[in-house]
Amino acid sequence: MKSRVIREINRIKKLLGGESKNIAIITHVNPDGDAIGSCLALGRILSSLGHHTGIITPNMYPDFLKWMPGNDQITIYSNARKAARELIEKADIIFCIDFNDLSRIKEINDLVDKSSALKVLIDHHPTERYFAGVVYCDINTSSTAELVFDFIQELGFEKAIDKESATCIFAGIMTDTGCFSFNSSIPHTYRVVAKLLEYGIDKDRAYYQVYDNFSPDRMRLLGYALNDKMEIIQEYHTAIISLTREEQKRYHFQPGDSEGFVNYPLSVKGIRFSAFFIEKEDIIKISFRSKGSFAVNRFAESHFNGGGHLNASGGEFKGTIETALNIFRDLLAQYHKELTDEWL
Ligand SMILES: [Mn+2]
Repeated sequence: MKSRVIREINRIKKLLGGESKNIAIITHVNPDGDAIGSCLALGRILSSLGHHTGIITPNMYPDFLKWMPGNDQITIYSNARKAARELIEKADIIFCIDFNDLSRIKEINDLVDKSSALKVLIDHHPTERYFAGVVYCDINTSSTAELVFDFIQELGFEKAIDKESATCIFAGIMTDTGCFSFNSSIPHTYRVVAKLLEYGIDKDRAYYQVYDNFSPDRMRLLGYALNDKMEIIQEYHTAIISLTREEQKRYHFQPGDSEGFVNYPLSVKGIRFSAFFIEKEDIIKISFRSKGSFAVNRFAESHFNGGGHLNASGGEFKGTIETALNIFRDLLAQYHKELTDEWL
């Protein structure tokens, strides 16, 4: 598989197969299901091999990700700076999970950069260069969680996987593919899922925990967003939803409450590009989704200081939400051809 970049794998195999090491496992800011699932699985597997492992996230993540086995052992940097710093400072090995640019770990960046620990990158995002010594990356893989499984298998540690770590890997694959609706057309993903099922994971429970775990306020906010705020621009097969701070307050907004909102307009017939704008304290956060070949990572990079995958990306804007929306609407004409080409 050409898209897979593997470097220095024997070096890490030797280290992990040898005497006990101090290992820090770090993932990106605003961790998603893939980030948390990958870290928890890797942490548990490495601990069972006799290593001392600590997992660090730059900040808090939504409640619907807190059910995964081992969740209470995650150190959240923004809540526990000292503990997180100690884990990084004493680490012999630092795993960087589900990101490839140190700016994605915000304030932890410096600590990781300064550390002389061996850095191991496991990720599936596109990049021009890899900062770590050991690399296990593939941009065509569904998720980092799937790569964690392959990595462990390739190292020969498959016996260290148990039901709990398999559950975390499954949660990562499930969330990063929108329950196998995108980024999931390669047969290998399903071979991995088949093996995970053999560990006895409860697939249905994993689904309920993530997708049927919302507060009444969040459901009402979704109703409001779809009913009152969704804008359909037929001409460009595009839909927009936006939420101001005032609107979020009205529905007692909690972190993670707008997770997945950007996906709903893609269910409207003919819509192939969806954008979701949410006003944060000092910035407008934007999510993009598409169906087919329209590259939302390039769109986010070019106009909204962001990036991501072909069909799922994000960006941000400094200024008012109205300005962001106007800029977005004005940009669509430039993409008229790509947005209206026959494809279904
Ligand atoms: Mn991911």
